[in-house]
Amino acid sequence: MREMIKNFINGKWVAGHGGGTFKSINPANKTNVIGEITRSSPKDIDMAVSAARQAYEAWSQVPAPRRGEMLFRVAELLTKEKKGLGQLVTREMGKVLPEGLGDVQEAIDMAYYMGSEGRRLSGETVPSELPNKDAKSLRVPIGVFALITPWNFPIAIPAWKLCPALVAGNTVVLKPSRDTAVCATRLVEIFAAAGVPAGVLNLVHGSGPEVGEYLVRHPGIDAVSFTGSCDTGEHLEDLCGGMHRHISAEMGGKNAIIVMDDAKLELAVEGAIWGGFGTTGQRCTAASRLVVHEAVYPRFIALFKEAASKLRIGNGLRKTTDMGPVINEPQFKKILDYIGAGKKEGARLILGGRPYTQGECARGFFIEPTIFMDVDPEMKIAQEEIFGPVVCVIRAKSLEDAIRIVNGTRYGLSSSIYTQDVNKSAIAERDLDTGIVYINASTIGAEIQLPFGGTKHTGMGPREAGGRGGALDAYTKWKVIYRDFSGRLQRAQIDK
Ligand code: UN1
Repeated sequence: MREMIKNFINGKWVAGHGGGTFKSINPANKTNVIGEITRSSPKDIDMAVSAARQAYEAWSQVPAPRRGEMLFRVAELLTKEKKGLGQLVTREMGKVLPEGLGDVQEAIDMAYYMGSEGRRLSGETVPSELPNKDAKSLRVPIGVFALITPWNFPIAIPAWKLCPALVAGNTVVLKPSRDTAVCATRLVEIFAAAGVPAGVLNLVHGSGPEVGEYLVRHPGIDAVSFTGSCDTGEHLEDLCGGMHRHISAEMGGKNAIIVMDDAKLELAVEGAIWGGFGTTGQRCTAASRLVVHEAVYPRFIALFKEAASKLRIGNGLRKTTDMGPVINEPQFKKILDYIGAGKKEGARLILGGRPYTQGECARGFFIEPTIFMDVDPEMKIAQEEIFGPVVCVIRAKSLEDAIRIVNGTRYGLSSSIYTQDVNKSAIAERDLDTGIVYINASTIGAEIQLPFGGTKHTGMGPREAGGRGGALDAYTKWKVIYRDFSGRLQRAQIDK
C-alpha cells in the first residue's frame, strides 16, 4: 500500500478527520496515481489555526535575520532536491520537465531573496517637526495567514507566499490545490527540515468547499493570500470584506502580445509560441491573445501556425515533448467547451481544436495546440480566461487600436509589444493597463524580485513577489513610532 500523504499540524504529520483519502493523479496518464491524500474536515483547520496562533507569539519575536537564515536553508535544500522535485512537478502537474525544474528554481530564487529580507525589512526614519523628538515606521507581522495556492505552479506559488510570510514573522496555514497536494507536501517537508518551528507552518489538504472556505472565514485567521480562479477569488474577497480581513488575491488574466508592422516577426512568433503554449497555456500570464497589425497579419499567421503545428505533444518527462497535458478532466472539458464556443461565435479555427489521443496520450488530458484567427475582441474566447492551449489572433489597424483591444477586457495582468520603434514601445509601456508589460518578450516569465500582479479583476490587495510594493506589503503592516525625549508636552501642528 502506498503511504498516505498527511496534513502537517503543529510540527507533526497527521491524518485528517474527513475520512479516507483522495487521489492525485498524473494528468499525462490517468492510471498513474501520484499520491493518496488524507481528507480533512473543519476540525483539522481548527487544529492548524490554533497551532499557528500559539506559535505566533514566539515566532514573531525571533529576530528577522534568524528567520531569514532559515529561508537560506530552504533554498539550499531545494537546490539539492531540485531534480527530483522538478520531476515530481512534471508527474503531478504535467508541465514539461524544463518547466518543472523552472518551477522549483522560482522557489529557490524566492527563498534566497526573502531570506535576505531578514536583514532588511526596512521602514523609514524621518525628521520630526518638533525638537527632541524622533519618528520612524516599522514593518511588523500581521499574524496568522491562510494561504490558498493553485496547481499551475505547485512549488513556486506556495513558496511565493511562504517565504515572505515567514520572514516577516507571521505563522501560516497552507491549503494547496488538491491536484498538486504531493508537491505541496514535499515543499513543506523541506521547510520542516530547514528548521521551521512546530506550529509556524501548517498544511491542511482538501478542497475549497471542504476546508478552504472554512479556513478563510476562521476567526483565528488575520489575513488571507489567495491565487486561483476569478470566481473563487471574488467570492473570498466578498467574505473577507464582510469580516474586515486583509486579503491579497491574484486571479485571472487575458494577456496579449501586440505584434507591430515593424516587429521582428520570427522573434514575435517564438514569443507567441512560448507564451501561448508554454505550460500548455496554463499560466495566469499566458499569451492567449495575439493582437497583430494588419500589415503583417497574413505573414505572421502563416509563421505562427507553422510553428505551432510542429509542437510535439506528450508526457512532459520525455525530452522530445514540447507541450504536456492539461491538469484534469474538468479543465479538459472546459477548454473544449471554449473551443466550441469560439467556433459558434464565428472565429476561424485554423489549427487544432480537438483532444489529442495518439498512442499513450489517450490515457491523459491532452488537447491540440489550437489557434483561432479573425477573432473579434468582444467574443467570449477573447474575453474570458481559457487556461489551456488556445490562442486567439485579433487584427489591429494601428498601435492605438491594438492598445485599446489589449486593454478591453476585465483583466490586466500581463501584456507585451514586439516593435523595433522606440517611440511605439514607449507609448505601449505608458498606455497598456496591465501590472506587467514586456517589450520584445513574451507575456510570461516574470522574475521574483519585482511585484507580480495586475489591474482590474486580475487582483486585489498588495502584489505577490518583489519586496517593497509587493510581497512585503502583503505580509507586514506598518507601525509608526514617535518618541518624544524633550521631557515636556510638545504639540504637533501647534507649537513652533
Ligand atoms: C502564474 O501563472 O500564476 O511570470 C504565475 C510567469 C511566472 C509565474 C506565473 N514566473 O509566467
